[in-house]
Amino acid sequence: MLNLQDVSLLISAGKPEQFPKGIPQIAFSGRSNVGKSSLINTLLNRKSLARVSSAPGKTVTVNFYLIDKKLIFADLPGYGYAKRSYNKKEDFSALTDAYLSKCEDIALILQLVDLKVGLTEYDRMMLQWMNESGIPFCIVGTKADKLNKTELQKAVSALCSDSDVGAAPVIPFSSLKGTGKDEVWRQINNVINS
Ligand SMILES: Nc1nc2c(ncn2[C@@H]2O[C@H](COP(=O)(O)OP(=O)(O)O)[C@@H](O)[C@H]2O)c(=O)[nH]1
Ligand SMILES: [Mg+2]
Repeated sequence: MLNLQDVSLLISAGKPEQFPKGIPQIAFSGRSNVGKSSLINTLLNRKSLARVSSAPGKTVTVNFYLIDKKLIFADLPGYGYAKRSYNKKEDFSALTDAYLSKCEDIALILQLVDLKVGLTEYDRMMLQWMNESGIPFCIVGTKADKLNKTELQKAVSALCSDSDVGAAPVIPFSSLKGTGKDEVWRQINNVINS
């Protein structure tokens, strides 16, 4: 069992040289505003450890949270924010690429997808990369509380039957209601205990 009282921001890394090594990492990926910070806060029972921003995508960093000195959550820069300048977009790709291609400690990638929006072009690029990398990944469908039961079923089955998703687990999640929190932790525990 991880001690969730012992959690801190290890480093907000703007350069690959700053990425931590030697501890298993769970990477959180998704477009700006998809609910990444909210997922991290919910998993760690915190209100505002990871900043929940209304003006997304200002600085390009990977934020590393150290949990009980045994596990790291890596919050990747959000992508696809329309107002981000061209240069910043490049920074985003370079830093994310460096992390995904060089970090040897990634145990699992959580790919967040807004259930109301579905897969974007960039989500698909990420999924194709993950499929090729062989790193285990899960889809976390965010903001489940915004959909009614029928819409939710439809959104989840569209993801489950998508060829870019393949056999990856799809977990509906709501930070507002706590839906899916236990299932996300189950997936994380699966990879770190195996
Ligand atoms: N209704 C609802 N809103 C959410 C949920 N998760 C996040 N949000 C909202 O979506 C916005 C972006 O959330 P944030 O966690 O900062 O997304 P990030 O940019 O991916 O880190 C904020 O206004 C959040 O309050 C959720 O599960 N349900
Ligand atoms: Mg965020």
